[in-house]
Amino acid sequence: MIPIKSSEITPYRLYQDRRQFIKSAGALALGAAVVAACGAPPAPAGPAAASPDAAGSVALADERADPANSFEEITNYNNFYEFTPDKQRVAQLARDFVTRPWTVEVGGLVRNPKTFAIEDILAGFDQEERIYRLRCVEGWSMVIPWLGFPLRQLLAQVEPTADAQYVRFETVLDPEQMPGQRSPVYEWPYAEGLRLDEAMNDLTLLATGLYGQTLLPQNGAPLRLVVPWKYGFKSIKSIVKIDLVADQPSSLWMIAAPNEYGFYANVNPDVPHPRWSQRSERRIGESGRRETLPFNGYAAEVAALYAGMDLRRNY
Ligand SMILES: Nc1nc2c(c(=O)[nH]1)N[C@H]1C(S)=C(S)[C@@H](COP(=O)(O)O)O[C@H]1N2
Ligand SMILES: [Mo]
Repeated sequence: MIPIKSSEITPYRLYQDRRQFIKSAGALALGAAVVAACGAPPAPAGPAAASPDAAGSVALADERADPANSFEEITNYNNFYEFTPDKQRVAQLARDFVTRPWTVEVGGLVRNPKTFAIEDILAGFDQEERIYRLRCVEGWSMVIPWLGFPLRQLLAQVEPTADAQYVRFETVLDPEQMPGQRSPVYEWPYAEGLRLDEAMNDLTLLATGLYGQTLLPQNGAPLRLVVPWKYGFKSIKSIVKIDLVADQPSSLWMIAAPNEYGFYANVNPDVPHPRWSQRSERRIGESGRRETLPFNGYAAEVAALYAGMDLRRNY
């Protein structure tokens, strides 16, 4: 674990300047040294070296010109119920979470089931930077520069069969390391699901890092899903199992409170949570509130997935 002093936070602009410098210097090793000098861990050679240009290109289509949250904000205000429901204590409780060895078993309705060691995932898929907004169903949001690769690249390797309609994800079950999993309140392990076409959308990412560095435990190390047009709870952390299935899977939150959390969970300002409005959100680090956008601002990319569907019923 790397203690980050508040004097050492990385605003996104500084990070960007640094990336620019790294690019022009043409030396990733030097880049890692520069990052390390700022109090953050050096990026591992694997993912960073895989795709230096992608890491430097910040003008991505999904960046809506909002500045990114700082590294400190993103790594100290987390939802990860396996550790604690207290967002400001997750980082500390997850500090020593061991993520090696780690495997991800991908199977179900596929022609080519495969168990990936995390090292193979890091080396086998080009890691690119994606700056996405994350909107929690609780009404707060952040902008996060993820490092990762589209889920569809991994799914292509296992070759889903024609019967596969949905993808089910599972977090590691490890109550020894995750004190929250000793609580009987929720049905562990955490599970989530996507429709296959949602999973295949280019925006749907498997993240291995953020701010150019390997993911810290609190953000879902070593591998987590990021689905930017859905409420944050769909973006399941610390994945060990991915199954292609025929029927719509259930999720931890659907089981815990079916009247509050549905399968789709698309960000939708028109559909209030039973206990609060979803019209606006508080961006972490800001004092006022921002308007919440349909599909979290990604409607152009994903609205067609839901053509003809009643999004009030399919919440
Ligand atoms: N396994 C697991 N994944 C999870 C959660 C969780 O409690 N356990 N919380 C979700 C919620 S509610 C949100 S808002 C995001 C938060 O991601 P972050 O802490 O990296 O910002 O993770 C999601 N993924
Ligand atoms: Mo959330």
